[in-house]
Amino acid sequence: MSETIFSKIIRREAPAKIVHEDELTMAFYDINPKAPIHILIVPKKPIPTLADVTEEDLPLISHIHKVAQTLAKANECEGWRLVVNVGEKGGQEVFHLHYHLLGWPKA
Ligand code: D5M
Repeated sequence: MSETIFSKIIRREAPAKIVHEDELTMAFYDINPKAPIHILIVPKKPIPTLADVTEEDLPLISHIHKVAQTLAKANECEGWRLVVNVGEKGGQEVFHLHYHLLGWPKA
């Protein structure tokens, strides 16, 4: 897999507004927000797309969902979406797996 901007952010070699980090993931604000809250949740493991996830990655995927739930709650989202674009035809631009957390806070 070739190097992406997200690998550089994970290594803190590129700037990002980081909102969460643990041993498996990093989460930061999307530079081109599509909702009032738009956070990207990225595994540190450089998996290119959701189509490349294997059985051994399933605990990681489960963990990402837990991080999404925690961040949605921390940002007081009344409603939220968790979106993954897969492949160029699926709208994926950065080929390092990432989940878009799109949130709408309480009015
Ligand atoms: O989504 C890729 C997303 O990544 C897109 O919404 C812009 C965002 N992006 C790209 N570069 C950066 C940096 N440097 N910081 C924060 N967000 C970034 P995709 O699902 O691949 O289309």
